[in-house]
Amino acid sequence: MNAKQAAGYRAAEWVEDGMIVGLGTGSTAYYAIEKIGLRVAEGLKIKAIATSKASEELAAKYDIPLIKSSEVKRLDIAIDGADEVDPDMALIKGGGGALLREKLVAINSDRFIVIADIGKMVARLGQFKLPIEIVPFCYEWTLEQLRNRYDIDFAMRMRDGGLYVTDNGNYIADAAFGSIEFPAQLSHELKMMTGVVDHGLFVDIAQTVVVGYDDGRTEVI
Ligand code: ABF
Repeated sequence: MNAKQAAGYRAAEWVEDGMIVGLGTGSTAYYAIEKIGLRVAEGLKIKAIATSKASEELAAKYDIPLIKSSEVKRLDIAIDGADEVDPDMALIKGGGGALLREKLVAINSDRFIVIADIGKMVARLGQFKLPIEIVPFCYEWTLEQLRNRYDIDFAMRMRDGGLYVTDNGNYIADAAFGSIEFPAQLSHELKMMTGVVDHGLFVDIAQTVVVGYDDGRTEVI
């Protein structure tokens, strides 16, 4: 069992009969969905909301019943990966392009569990470029706002050269801020910028982190 599978399978154990479950996106979340699917096949009764079209397809493959947000007010638990996790459980997410749906699911869950291989654990966020979801309309002006505000001219790129479109029809700019000393402050500032839909900083959202190791061990933080 590899580190991602170990973390995903461990987190899936917290899913109980009757729960409404948020299904994450990415190669680590893949294993959580797989394990949940195997448990559904053994009789686990849950309903789920997926954070991307890719995870919707994976859930359908395992016959995990999917519902719409109009059918429930909150989720009991959400399980998702991350690109970086710092000691305060602040995260960078969005490498998979699903940050907006992931954040909506995470903040509307009673328990948000992050699953990550040990390589994702960092002393401070920022080595991984921060994904920023921006609206296509006048996106060049939004990029200019960001460049002028943060002096990141040469360290910000439109994903896939501007060809990448999220499940929500928006673009993603990946910005290298370098070491992020105050994630909460940067998170707020970015959200205030017109044209920015959201970004990959998840601050004060995660309650539990399951760290997976290559020998199959897991550590719950
Ligand atoms: C997703 O999982 C994204 O937010 C994040 O980028 C990704 C982590 O990638 P992986 O689990 O494939 O390493 O939730």
